[in-house]
Amino acid sequence: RILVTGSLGQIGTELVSRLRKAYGPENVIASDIKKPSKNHFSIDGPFEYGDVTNIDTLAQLIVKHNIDTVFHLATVLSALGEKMPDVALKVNATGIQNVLELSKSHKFQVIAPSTIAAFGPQTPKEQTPDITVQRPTTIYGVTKVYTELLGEYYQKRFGVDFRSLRLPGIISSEALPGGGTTDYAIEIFYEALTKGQYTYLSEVPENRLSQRTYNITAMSFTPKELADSIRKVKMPRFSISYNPDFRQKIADTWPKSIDDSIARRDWKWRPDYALDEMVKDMFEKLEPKVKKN
Ligand code: VAH
Repeated sequence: RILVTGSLGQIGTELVSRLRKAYGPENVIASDIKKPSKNHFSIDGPFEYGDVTNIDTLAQLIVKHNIDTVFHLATVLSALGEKMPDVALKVNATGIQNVLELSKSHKFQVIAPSTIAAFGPQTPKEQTPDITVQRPTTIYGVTKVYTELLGEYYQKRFGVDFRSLRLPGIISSEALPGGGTTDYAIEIFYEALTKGQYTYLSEVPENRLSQRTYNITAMSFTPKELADSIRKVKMPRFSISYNPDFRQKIADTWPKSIDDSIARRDWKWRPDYALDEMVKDMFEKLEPKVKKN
């Protein structure tokens, strides 16, 4: 049985449907602090209130549903975190702390995403390796370094099966963006339409993991390159204007390219999408939705 915290977010919305397809809808418990809408998951299944800052409600969910894997996705992202650092600190740091503490006694696997925001201005910018300088300057980044290190500590010290991927910006056609720096890369498709693979890291046998936190990367683009691809794939006349805000300064502190060779070697990570395929897929999924609304 799997518990997904923060299941109504950008990753959760798609991951829950994928997990339900793979393991059976009744075996995947989605949780969040908000109510789901009918568009959230493409496959119905159990949903529970779950506040990751409250260890007792979390413990109840784990015991009630006999959980053996937790995908801990509840988090406050980078841009929103800078607007309310106190809330980000509480949700992100207390959340992982509670999950790991419970995994010690209740024995379950913990998958918690990390991010390229766990790097900082002193990190090498090109082909950033897994092990490198990590001195982030956002509260989100600080709490994600904490997540990585605390997870690795619980793994070594208590044998908790903790695994983490450093994700770059996520682009999803299922959920609206939620307070990160790369929200624009999703918003651009809605604008274009209205105006003009999950890798199961959780299933890799433990003896193939040479480490617990892995860099991964698929594609890297600038807003201009994204607009060029929209023109090429779908809308030759699409126009774009640039109005960078405080999120650009945050993104400037992160690497430009990521070395994910260890993930490729250890558990055969390969991205399925490059820029044009992603753009094509986003239009295919979003066009019917936008037309319906
Ligand atoms: C954020 N999209 O900005 C995320 C991410 C690109 C880094 O973790 O919060």
